[in-house]
Order: sequence, then C-alpha cells, then structure tokens
Amino acid sequence: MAAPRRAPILIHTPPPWRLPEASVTPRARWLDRRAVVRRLGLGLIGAGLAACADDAPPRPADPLATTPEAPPRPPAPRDPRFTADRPLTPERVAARYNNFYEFGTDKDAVWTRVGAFATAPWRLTLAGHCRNPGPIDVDDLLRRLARSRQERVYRFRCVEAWSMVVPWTGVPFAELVRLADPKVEATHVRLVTAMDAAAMPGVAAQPWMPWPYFESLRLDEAVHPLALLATGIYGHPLPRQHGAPLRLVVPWKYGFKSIKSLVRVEFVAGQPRTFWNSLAPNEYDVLGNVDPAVPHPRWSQSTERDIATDERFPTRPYNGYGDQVAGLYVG
Ligand SMILES: Nc1nc2c(c(=O)[nH]1)N[C@H]1C(S)=C(S)[C@@H](COP(=O)(O)O)O[C@H]1N2
Ligand SMILES: [Mo]
Repeated sequence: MAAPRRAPILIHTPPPWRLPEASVTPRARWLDRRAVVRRLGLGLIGAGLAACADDAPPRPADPLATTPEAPPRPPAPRDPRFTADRPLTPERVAARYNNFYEFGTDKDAVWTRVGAFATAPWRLTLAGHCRNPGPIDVDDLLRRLARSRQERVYRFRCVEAWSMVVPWTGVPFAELVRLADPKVEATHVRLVTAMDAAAMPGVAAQPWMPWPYFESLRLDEAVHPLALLATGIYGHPLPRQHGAPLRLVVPWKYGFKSIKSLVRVEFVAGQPRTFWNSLAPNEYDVLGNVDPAVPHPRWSQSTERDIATDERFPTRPYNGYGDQVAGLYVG
C-alpha cells in the first residue's frame, strides 16, 4: 500500500477533505467484492464455524442483517466536499468491528449481540433550555429534515488508535439544534443513549459503568457544519451495531464522542459530565479532540491503524479537519 496521498495543489485552495474521487474506492467495487465472497461460500463457512460453538449466541450470517427495518428513503446526494485521502473501509469490516459497550467489550462480537435491540418505533427527546422541548418520532424528525440529507465520507479515528473511512448519511446536527431552538442560557448539549438492559448484555456485565452512555458537545461544536446526525452508512439505514436509528458523528474528535442510538438531547448551562471522562478522567478528556501530540497514558496517539488493511498512518491534529475546526479552540 502506498503512503497516504496528499491533497493536490490547485489554483483555488481546496479544503483538506477535498481529494480526488478516485482515491476513494467506489461503493460498486465493494459490492462486487461482496458478491465474489458470497460465490466462494466464505459466508457459509463463517456461519458453520459459529454453529459449532454450542453456547455462543446465534450469529447472524451477515452483519448487515442487523440493519433494522426502516421506511425506504431515497439515496442521499453525496456532498462532493467530503471525500477522504484513503480507500473506503469495506462495509463488512466496519460492520464487524465496533465499540458499543452496551453490547460488551469485544469489538469483533458486537454485531453478533445486537439482534434483540429494538430500534423502531424510536423517539428522540429534546429537553432543557430550548423553545421546542418534547419527544419527536424519529421518522417524523427525518421527514422534517429531509431536505438537508446528504452522504459524506469521513475519516473516523478511535482513541484506541484504530481508524476507518466510511460514508455516512445524515443531516447536519445544526439542523436538529435549529429545530430545538435553544435559549441563551444553553452553552452545551448533553446527549444520552438508549438503555434497554434486557437487550444489552454489556450493561449487566459491567455494572460499574454509569449507564446509560452519555456524552456532550459545546453548543458551538454542535452547530459546526462538520457535526453530523447520522441515520445511515454505506447508503442504507444504520445497522444496530453502528448506532441505529440515529447517532452523532464528529469526525475531528475521538470516536467515543460520536454517541450511538441517541434518545435525548438536552440543552444545558455549563459543561455536563461524560461517560468515559467519569470512568477514567486521566485517560479521556471531555473535549476528545484528536491530537497526535498528546499520548494516551497507555499508548501513543501519533499513528493509527486502518482496520481494513492494518496499514499505519500518521494521525493528524483534529483528525485532519483542523482547517475547519481549529478556530473553535483558539484562546
Ligand atoms: N452508546 C455508545 N456510543 C458509542 C460507544 C459506546 O460504547 N456506546 N462507543 C464509542 C466509540 S469508543 C467509538 S470508537 C465509536 C465506534 O463506532 P462504530 O462502531 O460505528 O465504528 O462509537 C462510539 N459511540
Ligand atoms: Mo473509540
């Protein structure tokens, strides 16, 4: 594999996420590859191996089989400003390697454990210092925001130093904030994940964790154009393991900020606590901005491993989105 490509130098300086479309593997190629894998019967071998383990939970043969039913939505136009400088991560790799502690700590097994998690009907509650508090049905919400739907290819960097490049479908989180209409007292949003202990084996397995999972953004971060309220990935609704039916994606921050399966957005005055910062304040700060110069206490953050190729890339400040977001952090 080649070294990471640089942005071409053009007359009008492109934003750094603008790179040749050819550097991103088109979705069609991966679909082809999936068809080849199916023809070889590799999927069946995997299913057979899983069936041998007596006490293992039933494994769906296809990680995308965990995609819940959702009303059909037209394809979202891809926003050409957002491409990445590395090949897209194959869909099946991303769908089988997940952090979602509600379903256990084994990233390779999350997709096998999410089947009982009900994601429809789904209500998101807006609360706190805003003029339009209350619950909204997610389908209703998405109908209201349909005009802003688009697909964006983002780099995604976990604090554990793995990374991927995936196409998300969603609407700018700012659209949700606009709909809530925050009052002047609001300085931050507090974000909360659903909690269904019966369907989430990781909750009982880790009783010391402060469930439900909760995160936060400053209001200026929440309305930054890069912050995305994602409802889909690879052109279809989010599978459960990626945070169905809707999640946050903040590409300049470590992955733990991108909270999944969102049920509550609360407009608050002052910095709220966050899940990982409460558990290990010396390891995970509240801002969670990607910074190669600040090592995690137990590992370096200067490089990252691509989950598809195992290739290592240098990590960039703000995950390469510094030209867009660094201004949020001056002073
Ligand atoms: N509710 C919830 N959201 C979560 C997490 C989690 O454990 N619970 N893990 C976070 C972390 S650490 C990462 S890296 C990303 C992983 O997203 P992915 O599995 O879709 O790649 O989800 C984030 N959102
Ligand atoms: Mo992460």
